Amino acid sequence: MTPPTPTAARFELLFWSLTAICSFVTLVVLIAMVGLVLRFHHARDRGDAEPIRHHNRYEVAWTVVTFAVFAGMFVFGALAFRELDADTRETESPLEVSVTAKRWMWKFDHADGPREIDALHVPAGRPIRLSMISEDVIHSFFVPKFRLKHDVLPGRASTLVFRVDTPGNYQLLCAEYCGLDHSRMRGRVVVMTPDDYTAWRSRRSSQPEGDTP
Ligand SMILES: [Cu+2]
Repeated sequence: MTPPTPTAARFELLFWSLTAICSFVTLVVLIAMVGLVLRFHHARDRGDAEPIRHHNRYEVAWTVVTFAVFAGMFVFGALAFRELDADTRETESPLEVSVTAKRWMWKFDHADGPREIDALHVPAGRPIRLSMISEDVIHSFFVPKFRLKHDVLPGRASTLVFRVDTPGNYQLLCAEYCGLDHSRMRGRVVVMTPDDYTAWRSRRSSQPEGDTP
């Protein structure tokens, strides 16, 4: 399945690249280890291997290669992180939603629009800016499919900007242990086509407190 947000796509690429690099290195080390054990096994009676005390070419090679791999991973991660940060500064007419977390529910307040509980309806393809605050303890706004997680603090607003390109129903969880019903502090983010969203909004403003799907 293609990732529903640009952030998720970047995260996925980074995650799988790191996994591939680590798997490759693990494989090389394991194969070398097994190969050397077999080759220099005592029972084969080939005598001891000549100990290598110093070898400039080997030392330069493993230093340069290791450094290049780690520097590459760092640059890759730093670029992805910078883009993530750029997302939160994106200002191209974002849709503003105030989020209030409290034990154990999510309240959403659309600017000049409807309010909802444990469900957030948003249009696809448009940046959404959440201003989040908690009424009691620390919670965390977590939508696994978006690869997005952000702490929601009491007494200090935090901002999260994201854009979802694929309409659908996405699970929302609280990712910071917040008490007895933490595991039930769940909701959903409903991403609709812009037309459906407009229709939903006008339907909601005619019956403000009802819960429409
Ligand atoms: Cu919570």
